[in-house]
Amino acid sequence: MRAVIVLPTYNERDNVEPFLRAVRAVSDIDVLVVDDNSPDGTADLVRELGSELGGVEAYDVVVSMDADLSHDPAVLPAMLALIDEGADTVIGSRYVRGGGTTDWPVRRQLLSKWGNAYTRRLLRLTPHDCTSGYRAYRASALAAIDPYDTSAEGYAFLTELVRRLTRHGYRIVETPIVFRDRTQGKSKMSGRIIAESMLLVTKWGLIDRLRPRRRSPRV
Ligand SMILES: Nc1nc2c(ncn2[C@@H]2O[C@H](COP(=O)(O)OP(=O)(O)OP(=O)(O)O)[C@@H](O)[C@H]2O)c(=O)[nH]1
Ligand SMILES: [Mg+2]
Repeated sequence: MRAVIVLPTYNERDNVEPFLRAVRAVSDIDVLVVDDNSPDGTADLVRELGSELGGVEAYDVVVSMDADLSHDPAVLPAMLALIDEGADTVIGSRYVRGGGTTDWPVRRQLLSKWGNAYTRRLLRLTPHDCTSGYRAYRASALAAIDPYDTSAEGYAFLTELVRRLTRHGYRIVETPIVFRDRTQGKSKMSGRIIAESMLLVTKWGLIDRLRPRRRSPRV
């Protein structure tokens, strides 16, 4: 089973080296860094550490993680094992037994918890954490759900992917993670992203209720 971590980075110079070393300490998984021309030189540093990055060919599993050390690489082997046992997607979940967040201000905790409860109920999804970005996908499942056709611009795409995977009948399981707040670098979370998420989830919930399902739904 060949697996790749897709790691988006924007100004993660202080995080990316400890991140890559922590990954290598637990797994020989490849890492594909998708840097957005970070002005702080993240890409140059990654190139220096480049001998640790593999080429991109036919992977069976795609893992997404944040570079800011919020997602503990130590959980990787458990996530890959669940895929191996038949899951199509594994979500590193803060809202199952054993999961949680540390260091978050109460406001952020409530927003995330409330947002997830709202999303889960309105869209009738089974995962307790639909907004976690720490995930492993079976590559075939990801390819089948038309991932390029997402309507969300912000983090709502995470919920959108769960919704599509669910509709296609893919098996999504959760494994607990303890999310640590970043200690280096700046958060890119914004009011706009939060507003977009709430609007889109509400829109999808209404569509599901008002529009009769076609026999073979295009989702
Ligand atoms: N390539 C790319 N990566 C980005 C961009 N914005 C954020 N990232 C990266 O995406 C990952 C997740 O985004 P974060 O910025 O960590 O989310 P956050 O703003 O830290 O929010 P919290 O950590 O939840 O406070 C991190 O690894 C970021 O470096 C972007 O515009 N382009
Ligand atoms: Mg983050």
